Amino acid sequence: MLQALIGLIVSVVIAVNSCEMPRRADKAALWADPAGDAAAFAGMPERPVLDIVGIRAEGRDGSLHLTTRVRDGLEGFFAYTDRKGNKYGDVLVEFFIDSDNDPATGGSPMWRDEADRRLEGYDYSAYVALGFHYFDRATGSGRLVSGSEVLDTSVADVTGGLATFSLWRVLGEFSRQGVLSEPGRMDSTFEDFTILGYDSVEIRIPYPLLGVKKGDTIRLCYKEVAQSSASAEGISDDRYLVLR
Ligand SMILES: [Ca+2]
Ligand SMILES: [Ca+2]
Repeated sequence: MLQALIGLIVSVVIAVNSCEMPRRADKAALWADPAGDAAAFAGMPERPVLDIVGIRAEGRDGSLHLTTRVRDGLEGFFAYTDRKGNKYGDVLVEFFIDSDNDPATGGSPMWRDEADRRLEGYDYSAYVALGFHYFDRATGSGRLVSGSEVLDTSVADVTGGLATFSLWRVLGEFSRQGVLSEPGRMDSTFEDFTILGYDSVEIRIPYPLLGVKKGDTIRLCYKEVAQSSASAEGISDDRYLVLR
């Protein structure tokens, strides 16, 4: 009887939670992403895919913190080398940020379905990418690659995995401007803004780069890139976040 009562109470709590107003702004935004929805690479069924299972967004201490968690950890991704000796970087996730919470400013993702007017008004997008530190034998120098790049291990010695991100200002449909473009190519300072965990990547975007401040409300969504890079597949629902 007691167990049945507890079960009933749990059911009621779950029901109440699932009825939350979707437009409510929270201090932290959480998305549970389905496992198993990331597509294998064409012709490379053994190559690990980056299957997102959770996203957390929080504005605190002067920065927007975006944490992406993947299924099965990142170890297999970084360890994978194909038969030709190539290693592969990849884009993990793209975030869309409506920094002024105004659908009339900014733009939309390029692959927006004409029928989906929801994807309007984003002012920034941020790509989170994974790659490698390596030692280039030809030049005798340390370098790094990230994103959709191939590293030939016959000419380079991999020294570690890394995460980077780039930030873009959305000016309108098909138009954008780099705010922090390709940080992986510049120097190692991006590492102050990324935390690479066992199964997660956290990036930190300082408020001034987004033109926001403490107390502002922003709107966010993300795209799980492993689903498809050229369509609206994998784009999440919107959440509203109060910056602290
Ligand atoms: Ca997923
Ligand atoms: Ca906007």
